[in-house]
Amino acid sequence: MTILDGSIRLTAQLTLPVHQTVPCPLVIIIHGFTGYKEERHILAVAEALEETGCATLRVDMYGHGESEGRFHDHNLFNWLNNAMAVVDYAKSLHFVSDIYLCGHSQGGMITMLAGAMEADRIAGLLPLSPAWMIPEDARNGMLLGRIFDPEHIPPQLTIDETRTLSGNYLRVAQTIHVEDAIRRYQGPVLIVHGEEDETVPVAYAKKAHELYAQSDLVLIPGDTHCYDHHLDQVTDAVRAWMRRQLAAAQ
Ligand code: FER
Repeated sequence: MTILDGSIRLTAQLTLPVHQTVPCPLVIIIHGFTGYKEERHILAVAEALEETGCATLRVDMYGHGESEGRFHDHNLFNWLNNAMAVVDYAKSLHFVSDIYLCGHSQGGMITMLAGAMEADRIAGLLPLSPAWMIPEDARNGMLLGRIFDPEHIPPQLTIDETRTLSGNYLRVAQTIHVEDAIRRYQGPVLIVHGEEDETVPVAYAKKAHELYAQSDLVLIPGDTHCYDHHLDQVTDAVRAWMRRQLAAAQ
């Protein structure tokens, strides 16, 4: 299925809950940097949510998966705009009651930022291992373990054998202040983070938990950024939290 964000076509997968009831809540799920909507942890989280009676909408973001745009040109602004277009689309679905936002890593940070922008339209947030240190790191001249001069941004960065990233990614990231977004969102939040994450320090999950008005924090001992060892604990946490939200909304 295609969702239009301006002239950019985003590819998304809508899945109805296991036991269909109408109306039902819908959870938008956003992958991370270089990720896509069929990653193992994205599919597992979607399935867990479908078991609780939610529909899910897994989206390929700008320059990722089957969506339009070049990876080189993606940044937190075009991803944020994508997220808002997807919320508009979810709003237009007549069978949907409440809308939740869930995202992994860079998608988790987008969940936090879009949650603030859409505070009146989003019933809850599920940032999973949110990479919300990216803006602070970008201001300090760090990205993906590489060092650059934050006042003289390079035209592009090499990410791997096949990918480069425009310096504009850093220019955008440097202007973003995630703490402000955290303060703007008063609804319920579930943060999940692996304690042995080497990509995003677990301290950021603890800090976000302190700053949110109303959050639950689930730490997964021994687990990594993409939950290589205990994905079942992630899905258990997501399922239990969503069941509590839906019971409280009754
Ligand atoms: C970074 C650290 C983490 C970064 C991106 C990430 C672009 C995101 C990882 C992910 O989404 O899985 O410095 O720079």
